[in-house]
Amino acid sequence: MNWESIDALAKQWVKEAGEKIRSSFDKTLNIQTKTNPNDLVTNIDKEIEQFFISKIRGVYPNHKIMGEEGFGDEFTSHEGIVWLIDPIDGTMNFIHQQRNFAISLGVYENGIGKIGLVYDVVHDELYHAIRGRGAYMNGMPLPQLNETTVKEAIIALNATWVMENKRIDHNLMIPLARDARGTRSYGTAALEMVFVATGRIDAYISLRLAPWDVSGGSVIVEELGGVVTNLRGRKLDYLGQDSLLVAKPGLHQTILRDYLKEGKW
Ligand code: 2AM
Ligand code: CA
Ligand code: CA
Ligand code: CA
Repeated sequence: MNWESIDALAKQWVKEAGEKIRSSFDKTLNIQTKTNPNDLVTNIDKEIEQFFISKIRGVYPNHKIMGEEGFGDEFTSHEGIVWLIDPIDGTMNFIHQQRNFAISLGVYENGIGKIGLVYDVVHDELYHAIRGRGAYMNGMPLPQLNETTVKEAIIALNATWVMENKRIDHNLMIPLARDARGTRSYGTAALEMVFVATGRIDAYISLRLAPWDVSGGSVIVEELGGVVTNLRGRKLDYLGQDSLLVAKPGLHQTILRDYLKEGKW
């Protein structure tokens, strides 16, 4: 498989999509709700997903496509080459703030991430990696990640996970939030993952994400020595929803072992 040529096309399409999103800022958005009143989607999310799908189908009719807004294929396995697309990651931010959102794209072969692209549209920052060939921001190589301690770490997580919730014993999360140097919440999983890749933050935790949220960021952060698992320390399968812990190498192990009580729930 010629990953370089797929990567070159993907980059071109992501930039084009970014331009479309930027030029939507002065138009009226059509906003709809999905599973609940805070689960939002706009006409732009849908248009951008359809843009990618028509580009991919035009060049790679045999590749499969998994997209958040449902214009792609149905999935029971990750056999073959699969594109995972989140046309706008951080839709709520896109609507309310016109910043803090990204396009996320992953290309996987038999479940293994080969290409990851995350485009911070507003800052024109394109993060990208091809497995085994380094990770880059706007073409500049990113350095490997150093180890750090919880005490010196900035950890991104949503406040709801530290409150009583259905997905995790919040008593595990409170000491982590307390011991960390600081916590942050950006509301865009794809950008939070690349913030780990660039060292702007040290770890990111979520209790519920979908494959398209994490597929691009995983390739980028793993390429730099970062570790990506769910909160039980297991590999993600990129088929259904899962929790996520992405962190610098030593920090990942410390959080799993000392805070999340790996293996005990
Ligand atoms: P989205 O904007 O593409 O929907 C917000 O904290 C992060 O979680 C964003 O990356 C957001 O992606 C994602 N997210 C929002 N609602 C979600 C849901 N119902 N299931 C999984 N991920 C979700
Ligand atoms: Ca969404
Ligand atoms: Ca998303
Ligand atoms: Ca989205």
